Amino acid sequence: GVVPAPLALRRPDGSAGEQSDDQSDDGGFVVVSSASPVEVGPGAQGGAAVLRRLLRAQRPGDDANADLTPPPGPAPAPVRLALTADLPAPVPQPAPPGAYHLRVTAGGVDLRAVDEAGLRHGLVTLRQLAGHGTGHRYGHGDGDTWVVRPVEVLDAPRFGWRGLSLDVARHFLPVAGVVAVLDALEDLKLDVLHLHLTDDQGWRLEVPSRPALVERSGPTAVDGDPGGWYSVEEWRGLVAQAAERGVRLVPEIDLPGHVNAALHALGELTPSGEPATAYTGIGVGFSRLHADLPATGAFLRDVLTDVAALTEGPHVHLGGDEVLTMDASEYELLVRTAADVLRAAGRTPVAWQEAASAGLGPDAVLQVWDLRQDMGPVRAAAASGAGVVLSPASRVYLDMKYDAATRLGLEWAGHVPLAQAYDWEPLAVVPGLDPARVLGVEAALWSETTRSLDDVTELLLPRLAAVAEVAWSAPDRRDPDDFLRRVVGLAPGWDRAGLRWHRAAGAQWD
Ligand code: TNX
Repeated sequence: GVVPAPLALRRPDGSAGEQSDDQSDDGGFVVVSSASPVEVGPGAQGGAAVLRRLLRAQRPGDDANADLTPPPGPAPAPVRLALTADLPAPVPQPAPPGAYHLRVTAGGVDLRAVDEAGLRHGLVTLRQLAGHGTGHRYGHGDGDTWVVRPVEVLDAPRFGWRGLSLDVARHFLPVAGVVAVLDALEDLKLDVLHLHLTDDQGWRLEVPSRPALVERSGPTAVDGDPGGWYSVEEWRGLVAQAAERGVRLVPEIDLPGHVNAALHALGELTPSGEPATAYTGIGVGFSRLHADLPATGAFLRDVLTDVAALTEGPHVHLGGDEVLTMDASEYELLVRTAADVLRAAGRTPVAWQEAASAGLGPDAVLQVWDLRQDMGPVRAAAASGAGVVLSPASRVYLDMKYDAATRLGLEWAGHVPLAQAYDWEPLAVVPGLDPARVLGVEAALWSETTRSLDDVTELLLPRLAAVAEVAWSAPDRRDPDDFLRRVVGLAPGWDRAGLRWHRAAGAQWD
């Protein structure tokens, strides 16, 4: 089955069935492999590159399917890729970015999409329909062959911002781990990776104007675990790897709280002029910038200008959360200053919901996480034009334990079982919010308890698939029981990619 659920999926016999383990043979199958001839229409070359990458990513199987013999039958079928503004219903009119129309027939694969993102989405769907190349019925071991029964899929995303916020500050995640996460995002049609790059415990991005930030605060992490950071060169590589997967990076420099790593690296940011001691605990709310120190303004200007220059997308996140030791006027001054620096550098500021009252401007984006806080300022900012991204902790904080038995994770927002990450409606999170201002949905994975890629993906998978469907699928296409049946079809792909995942209660894992 396909996750997230498409707008429409039809078999040639007119049925809407899409169980991945359907054993019926209703008219042959179509083989797509690197040997498939690919025809591209004007502007659609990017889709051919995506197809090549997705086929290559199917690593030779060392799983149970490895010794099955290749299926008899047709030679690799042609794949035709084209861009068009014109897609049939139930795709909304005009077709939104990322929309596509996929047809698999005896004559081959026809994929038409409004843009390159749509071509990518259609190809990811095709790969899922083939059971990630493991092919429940026809699979075989060379991995770069997809076998798909005839089908027609019409699809478009509900929201344009479908993201994951990943904390690499409490515990660092090296480049290879981030790339593995990017692969998982692409497979779920997610398009934003928000990286929480700085916090009390460490600073993870080289900033050319302040090399001391990574030199002194790169090596530290929670519990004295090994730290690390991305050099400018590694960061540029990450931006490129993300772009290849259709994912936009949103870097976060958390201000004016959560800054102990900066205070440890740069003594001029503290009132005494002495560097703060490194912090390896998991408390929050104790560190802060000081608006009255001359070094503070220069720090904001230089660091955020450098980070803006390292960002290809429009958005840079300035944090703004959990500042517990500062009066409102100093907080608002610092947050507004940060937003102005970003704007002067040509970027749009994003901030956690606490910054809603600071007057960040009508172009800003606010990220809602804590439903215990007063939503009045968020509603007001949205009414003046700000966008809103929804990350309600009790649904999408995937650092919360699944249940009491989960080995990793925190519990302050309760447990988040798989069904709970799925069964919620974004437009109902902030009552009275203008739906037109809701940009999308972002899951979050804070890394206080996660020390490796395995730890990270054990908490993310399968819940990230639930959040992806909340962000992508139309409300009338969402059904919790159906999701729990379909989500198990993703596990072979995670296994094949070597990603650890959790056998979450509620679904019948093989
Ligand atoms: C709250 S969410 C935080 C983070 C913690 C997280 C742990 C937010 C804006 N701040 O500093 O890591 O809870 O779940």
